Amino acid sequence: MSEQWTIPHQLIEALRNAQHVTVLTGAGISAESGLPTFRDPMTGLWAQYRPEELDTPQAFQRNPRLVWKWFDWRRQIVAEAEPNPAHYALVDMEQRVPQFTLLTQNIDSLHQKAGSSQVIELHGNLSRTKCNEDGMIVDTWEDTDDPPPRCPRCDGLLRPDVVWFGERLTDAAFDAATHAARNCDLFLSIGTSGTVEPAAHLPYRALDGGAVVVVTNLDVPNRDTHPLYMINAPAGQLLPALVRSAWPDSIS
Ligand code: BV8
Repeated sequence: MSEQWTIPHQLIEALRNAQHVTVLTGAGISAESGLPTFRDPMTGLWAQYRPEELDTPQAFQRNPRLVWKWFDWRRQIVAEAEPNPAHYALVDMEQRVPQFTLLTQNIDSLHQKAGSSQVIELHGNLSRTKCNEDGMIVDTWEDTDDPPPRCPRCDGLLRPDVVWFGERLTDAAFDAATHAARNCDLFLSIGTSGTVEPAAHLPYRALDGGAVVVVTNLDVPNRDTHPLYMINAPAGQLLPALVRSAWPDSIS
């Protein structure tokens, strides 16, 4: 549960004066859009599984139908989800900061749906499907009663275009993320438990680069030990408040 929280004044100044802000988001920023996080117990049919058991090439090898149906279920709940005030506050922030880099571990497209223009997706996107053989993106395929569907080019199995545990992030995404962490003035880690590498290391890269770093989720204790701040608060309340404090004319 979130505790009582306040926004340290130094943080508001750091945001108002920042030349380059880098943001890293996790499942927690989509929680107020109704999407379960990885730490929430899974529901219904999926209650018997842990994400790590379904989110690997080995799981897909073992039971491609189960993994495909899990991602199909997630596609359906994501399709019904709408961005929340946290997503929109980041769209506002992007327009006010000279340089803004948005990194997400999420695969739900909610940042794009809210209007964020450049989103670096570290772990891919649920809305894209690729051939498991050659990794090429596939836009259309023949429906089947025995999923996963097959690649129209090589008849290989189709899978979501996401990074599973044990798979590499693309060099392009991770190099861009590392550069943005090392070269920003302010790094905001929002709604992530910071348990999955190599994304979890990005806040430390930012501290190495001399940035002010804010970690905010519902697990951390409140701390303002400059340059590392921790705020235990729901993103849908904290981010609009932070943007309004830095730019009082904001509509966030
Ligand atoms: C790789 C896509 C190497 C799929 C995901 C050291 C270095 C490198 C790798 C490793 C390493 N140690 C271990 C590894 C392996 C592994 C790993 O990190 N394992 C963990 C479990 C220990 N890493 C990998 O496998 C990565 N690949 O390193 O490859 C390699 C090298 C050479 C050759 C081959 C391979 C790939 C990892 C990517 C996996 N895919 N997602 C999908 O979505 O299904 S990871 C997935 O879980 C997310 O994307 C995210 O990254 C991660 C954790 O999720 P969070 O977003 O943090 O969500 P979580 O539920 O954990 O927490 C929610 C938070 O929100 C909480 O803090 C909560 O308090 C907060 N919250 C809730 N409500 C709110 C809120 N906050 C604010 N407001 C609210 N309302």
